[in-house]
Formats: sequence, C-alpha cells, structure tokens
Amino acid sequence: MDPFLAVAPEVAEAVASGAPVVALESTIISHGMPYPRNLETAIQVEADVRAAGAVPATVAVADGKLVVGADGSLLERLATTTDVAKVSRRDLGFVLAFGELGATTVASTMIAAARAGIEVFATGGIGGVHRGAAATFDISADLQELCRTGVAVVCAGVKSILDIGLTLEYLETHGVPVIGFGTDVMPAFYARESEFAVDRRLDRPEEVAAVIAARRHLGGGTVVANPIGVPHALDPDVVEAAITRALEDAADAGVTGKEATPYVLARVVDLTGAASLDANIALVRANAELAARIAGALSAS
Ligand code: PSU
Ligand code: MN
Repeated sequence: MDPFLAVAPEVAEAVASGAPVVALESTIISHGMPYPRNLETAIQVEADVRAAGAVPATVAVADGKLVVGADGSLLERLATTTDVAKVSRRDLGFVLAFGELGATTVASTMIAAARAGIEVFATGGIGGVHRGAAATFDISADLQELCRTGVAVVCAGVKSILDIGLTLEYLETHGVPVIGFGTDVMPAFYARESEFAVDRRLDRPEEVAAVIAARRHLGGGTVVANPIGVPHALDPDVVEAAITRALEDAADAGVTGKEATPYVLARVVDLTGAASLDANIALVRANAELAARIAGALSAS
C-alpha cells in the first residue's frame, strides 16, 4: 500500500479486471488552456474515452495524495484555482508532503499511471528538448520519464516551441520508440508534419497494442504520435511566426525553468487567437479516442 496514492474505485476495478483504462494529465487543464474551455475540455475528453470503450483516469495531486481518477469537483478545482502547482517528478514530494493542489505533467502522470497499473495515457503534446538547450540545458523531465517508466503516451507529437530533431535524438539515445499512427513523419502538434521521420508507421490500434505488450518487460515508455485531424491543422507559417515571437518574449521577460513551457504556450495562444485553442482541443480529443482504442486492443490481447 502506498499511503500517497489514491486510485478511484472505478479505475482500480477496471485495472484489476483487465478492462481498458486511459490516464489523462492535468497540467493541460491548469496551465494549458484558459477557463472555462479547460474545464469543458477535461470533462469532454473523459466522455470521449468512455465513448471509445475505456475508463478515463485523470491524474492530479490533492490533499496529500497522487490521485488517479479525479472526480468532478477536483477537475473544477484544477480548472479554476489560479495558483495550482505544475508538478513534474521533481515537485511531487513537496506537493504531496504539504497537501498542496497540483496538476501533473506528462512525467508525473506517467508515474501515477504506472503505479496504478495503467499502460496507456493520452495528452496533447509531450515536453522535449527546448530550442537552445545546448546553452540552457532545458530538457523536459517528460523525456527522462519516457526512458524509465513503462507507459505509452499518445500525443500529437512535439510542439515546435521545442527542437523536434533534438527531442527525437534524445529519445533514440534512451531507447524510447516513436510510433507514427497513420504517418511516416513526426507530427508537430498544430501541424500534421515535421521534417523528421518516426521510427515506425503503424495504422491500426491492434498493432500499437502488440508493440506495447512486447515492450512490457523491457522497461521504458513508448511515444504514439497521432497527427492532428486535417480540418483542425493550422498554417505552419502562421504558427512558426507566433512561436518565434513567443520565444523572444520569453527571453525578454527572463522566463526560465518550469515557467518556460506554460509561458510560451500561453503567448502562442494569445498571438494566434481562438484557432489554436480549438486545434488544441480537437487534437486532445482525438488522442483520447485513439488511446482508448489502443487500451481496448491491449485488453483484448
Ligand atoms: N505541451 C503542450 N501542452 C502542454 C504541455 C506541453 O503542448 O500543456 C505541458 C505538459 O503537461 C507537459 C509539460 O508534460 O507541459 C512539460 O513542461 P516542461 O517543459 O516544463 O517539462
Ligand atoms: Mn524545462
């Protein structure tokens, strides 16, 4: 028994019976989107997972517990509280020890999922190697977690606020496979394509599930990169211009460390307007649905 872990009964029962479960992160709620779209999306994404046949388990830290399967009132607290801590692996001990409210990143959501026996997790974009990391050393703890924790993360690739090429190099070095779902190239979040190849294209959830099952005893996670749907994708030139500007603003404002990603993401949304928020929501929903189908195939295998 882990006194710091609280798994919702529905989630624990599904895991125990081998039914499909999909973990969901909460930094996307607290730091990734404005209220009230963040709360609407958190609720909608759980409904999408259910509609595709799996049990959703949103992860967060509250009242001294790492919660796997947040209830409606916790989702609301995460969406409306202005000073929710963004909690990655490094931060977990503080936020648990002092009973603070915390939103989990990809890294800490993976930790919680693995502890609860959940193998599939859906989000928007993973963290990665930041542009300029050769000087700043800013590499998301998400990548280290993918190296060590056996959870598959379904995402829309890596946002080009990061260095996509270096992120893929880092994952290769640490033995993390990158699957392109229905694509040969790494998607770039708002855009369906980047200039980089994925390790393997797979077209069916059953094939992805087979890889996850084969990797169970090898250690480490798997990236499943699912390109944003054609109608939702944004013009790459418009996105690139906004990102360049947002990175300049971050440098001017002296923003570093864990504040860097939320700051740049929020600036990109300011600069591109409602279209980027709509795109973000659409891709998270699509990833949740795909994750549920992969979890279903894994459960049936
Ligand atoms: N990328 C996005 N949206 C997000 C994040 C990343 O497009 O909301 C969040 C995720 O929670 C991810 C975290 O795990 O930012 C990475 O932060 P950092 O770079 O500080 O590790
Ligand atoms: Mn960082």
